[in-house]
Amino acid sequence: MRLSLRFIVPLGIALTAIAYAVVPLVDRLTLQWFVRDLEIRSTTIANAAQEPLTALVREPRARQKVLRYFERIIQDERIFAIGFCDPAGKMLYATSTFPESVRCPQAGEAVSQSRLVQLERGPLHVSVNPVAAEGEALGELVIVHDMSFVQRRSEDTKKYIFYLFAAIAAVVALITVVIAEISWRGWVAGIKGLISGEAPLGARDGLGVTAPELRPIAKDLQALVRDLEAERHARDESQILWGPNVLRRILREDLKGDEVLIVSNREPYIHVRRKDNVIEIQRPASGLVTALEPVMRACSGTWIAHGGGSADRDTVDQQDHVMVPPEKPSYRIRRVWLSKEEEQGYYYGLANEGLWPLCHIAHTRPVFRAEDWTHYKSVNRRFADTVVDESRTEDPIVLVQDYHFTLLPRMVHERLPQATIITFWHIPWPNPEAFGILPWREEVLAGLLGSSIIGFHTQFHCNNFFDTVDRFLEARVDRETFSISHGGEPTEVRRYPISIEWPPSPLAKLPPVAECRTRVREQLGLGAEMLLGVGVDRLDYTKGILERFMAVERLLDLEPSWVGRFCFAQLAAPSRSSIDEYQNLDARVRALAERINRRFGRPGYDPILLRIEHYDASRVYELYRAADLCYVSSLHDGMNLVAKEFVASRDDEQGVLILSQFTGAARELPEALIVNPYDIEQSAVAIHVALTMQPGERRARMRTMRHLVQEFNVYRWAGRMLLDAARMRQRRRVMARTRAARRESRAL
Ligand code: ADQ
Repeated sequence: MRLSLRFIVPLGIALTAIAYAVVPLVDRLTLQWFVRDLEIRSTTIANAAQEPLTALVREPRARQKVLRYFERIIQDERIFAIGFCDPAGKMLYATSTFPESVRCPQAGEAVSQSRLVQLERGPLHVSVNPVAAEGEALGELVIVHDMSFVQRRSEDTKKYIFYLFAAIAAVVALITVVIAEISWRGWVAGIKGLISGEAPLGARDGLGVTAPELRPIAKDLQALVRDLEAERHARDESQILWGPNVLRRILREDLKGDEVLIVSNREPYIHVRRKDNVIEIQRPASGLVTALEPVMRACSGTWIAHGGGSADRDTVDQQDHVMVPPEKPSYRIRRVWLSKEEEQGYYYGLANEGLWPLCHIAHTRPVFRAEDWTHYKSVNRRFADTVVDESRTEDPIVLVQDYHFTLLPRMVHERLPQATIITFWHIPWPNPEAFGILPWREEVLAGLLGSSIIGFHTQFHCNNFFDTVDRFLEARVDRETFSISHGGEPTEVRRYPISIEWPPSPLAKLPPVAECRTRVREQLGLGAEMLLGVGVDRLDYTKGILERFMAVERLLDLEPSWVGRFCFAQLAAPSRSSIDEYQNLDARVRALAERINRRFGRPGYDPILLRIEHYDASRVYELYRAADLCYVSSLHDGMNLVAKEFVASRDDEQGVLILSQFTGAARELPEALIVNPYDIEQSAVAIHVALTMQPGERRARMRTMRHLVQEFNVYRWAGRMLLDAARMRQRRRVMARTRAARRESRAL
């Protein structure tokens, strides 16, 4: 409306001004026309009256006859009066209506043929016409016309002109407003299209802007939009809080809703039949599951995993699918069934007795058996077939998880060459010397290089991978572009440090820290003043649980004042318990805890509280919140999510993290107390420092770590992989188009 007024008001003013100027002009013109009319009329009357008047004037007693003649003439409504003057300028005959103020022209006086006379009753037109006979001048015939009709018509003209201009104004305003409105909408739509990038690329001008008026600004606007978008993307990367919505947006906008499949050994939900025959759902204690579950919730894809739960077969449909999470199903698991022998050979054997210790270098010898390798290959083949079976498109995005599936990427690539395969390696990658003892090293490396992208937690692991490929394969390793070309197929090698969801969902159900402290101390039978350290791990020799206990023992040795005032709660989820090495570890961990407790314990006080069991996530978080310190003492760990979970759980900005320098997490969280877990003295001192650290110092360290974990959360981890996949797919499409264009031009 305001826009319309902007057009209408000046238009109205301009038209009023024109009307104001035009009315007197028109008035004058019409007056002239009327005067001319009256002159012609007067001349006509005078000419017509010439003869009769000559005759009448010459007759004796002509006066009455002339006057009657004049009276007849003035019966015409416009002729007001008529008179006859002799050549000397004397009025001889005049009608009674003849105005006194109109005189005869005097002898010798220059007379204008006609003039206007303004009387009180209105304007009169006076026309003086000579009357002559046979060359002799008889006098002048003065014809007076009433001009009041001119005034009336002038009033009418003014009125019509006003109406005319008003009508013109209305029509022009209407047309202007309609055109302005249509143009405005067109421009707005055009500019919106430019801003949103929806304006199609025009074939001719390359700008795609249909409104020609917008073309001059289109280039500038598009450049501006591009700059803003680049800035926004940079901000997305660095500042915007990554969450499920950002992931969904990437899937929708960058990947256009492409199909996503995850392949992992461990399933995110396990159905277990209890002794009382009730089916229970368990969430496994696994960093991988912790990281990928929120991603899958956001993607609604398919997760292919080994169905290892005792009630897994009873809960799937005919296609071996089950929808999860149980409380709000949003994606599906496709379960793959393995025989006992297969599981033994592929999972416990090659993966966990071979590759796991091979990559961790935690001084546990890897075991390589030929039959394990055979099972490993056939299970990889089974999972690869399942990926092909599950994919509804020819080019899905396949996220392959971990060292259980080193051969699968190539197998999938051979069957689905258009698929984008991202393999993420959750554990460390060792140096070439360490890796070189694997009897099937070339097959494993070649299998992995079937991936489009291979991801590691740290650059150090990426570099080890480059060195290993360089050493054992005929491949072109390009450390500048972080890519490897093997058999003409490129694979990018990237660093994607894994993380946890932010905010962690278990926190939503938990009370404030003070209440968690009280509750946990009650559960563990501890006094309110007892300082508490926690360790949360799968029971695995790489986690340094023995070294951790030794550090606690050394602390109590060095600072006996802590006896009775500090205890350490270790939560250890049973893991891979059919492997000898893990059974040994279980026994050694229990024995060491007992020994330390015997040494320093008293009635009602055990310095080590060992719980070898699986807790649900909210209890784990409750324990973190109740603790004064958390000690992560891994001897080697790809990342270690416990460290990040502890940080995320402490919204009170208290608690101290002691972190092994051999974890990937140590590179991201230098504000933790970083220790070498093999150095028992140093670790004991670190526990003492943590217990005596001032609240301000604790807050400063925790706050910085919390910012990092919040910003670099699991959505960002997954999002960056998906964005790289999108970039790669886009590049592939462009190259395919370029190749097609080249082929076409050659054919021409
Ligand atoms: P993991 O070796 O399993 O993961 P980690 O990263 O520490 O190790 O994750 C363990 C997960 O299990 C955590 O979420 C923790 O809360 C949970 N957990 C541990 N003990 C538990 C218990 N008793 N009860 C319940 N939950 C328990 C591998 C690599 C890591 C890498 C992850 C992710 O070894 O280096 O960080 O994958 O890539």
